[in-house]
Amino acid sequence: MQFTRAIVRPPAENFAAGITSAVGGGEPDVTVALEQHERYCNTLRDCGLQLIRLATDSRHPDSTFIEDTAVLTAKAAIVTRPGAVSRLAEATATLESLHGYFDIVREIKAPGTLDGGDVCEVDSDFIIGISGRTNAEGARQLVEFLKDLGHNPVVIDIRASKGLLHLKTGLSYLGDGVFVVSSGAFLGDTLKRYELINVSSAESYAANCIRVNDCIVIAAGYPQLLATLTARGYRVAALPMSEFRKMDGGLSCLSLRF
Ligand code: CIR
Repeated sequence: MQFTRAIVRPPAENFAAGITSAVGGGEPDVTVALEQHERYCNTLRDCGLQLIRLATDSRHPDSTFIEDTAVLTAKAAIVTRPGAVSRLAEATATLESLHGYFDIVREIKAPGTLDGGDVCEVDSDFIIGISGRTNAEGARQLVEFLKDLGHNPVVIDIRASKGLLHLKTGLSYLGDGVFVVSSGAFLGDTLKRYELINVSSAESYAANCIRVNDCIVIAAGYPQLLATLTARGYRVAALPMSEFRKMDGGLSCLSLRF
């Protein structure tokens, strides 16, 4: 899918107060996080995107992970209902920013919960993960919306995949029938029709990467995946993500691309 725009929200000064499993190693440095975010924004621009840059929001320290607040398709925006209570109101803020860009806007309603990180678009179809954040009702509502829009959604339960906060923590779709998948993602037969690039357990964080038009953006510091993608002829940009990793966030979480 060709993207022309992305919505981003830089980290607020209290970014370190967000939710973390603390496996990424210590408290993030907000100044470094802002530099890394700026570099991320510049890379999206280099890939041809116009950025819609929202104001920082210190009421919601996780609000830089804006992907979790909406699912954007070619025709519609579905505003989510994030599964972490501290993040619920982030979706309302995203809803306001979407006006004027989408004719069709839908919202996940209680008792459904859904994080955008659990939704992977695969050409015009979707994989939805039931996780610690996305419940069965949230997935059901999204399936209905997507079917109405002519898509073909599939739901899988990833709760047995320890270490996967979200579906896209462990997999990314690169287009052309190719996925990047972490060894910790237990997906059964879901991806059997596709070609898989498996990342080693040492590089599992790198499984969250994004294709932005003709470029694959990956986290810096994962030489095996970088070498594999480069050898396959992809244009790759590798970005430092250390401070977002400390808060369990990856590359996909930092923008809503459409
Ligand atoms: C959270 O726990 O909600 C944030 N600290 C990280 C969210 C990362 N989002 C994503 O993977 N889509």
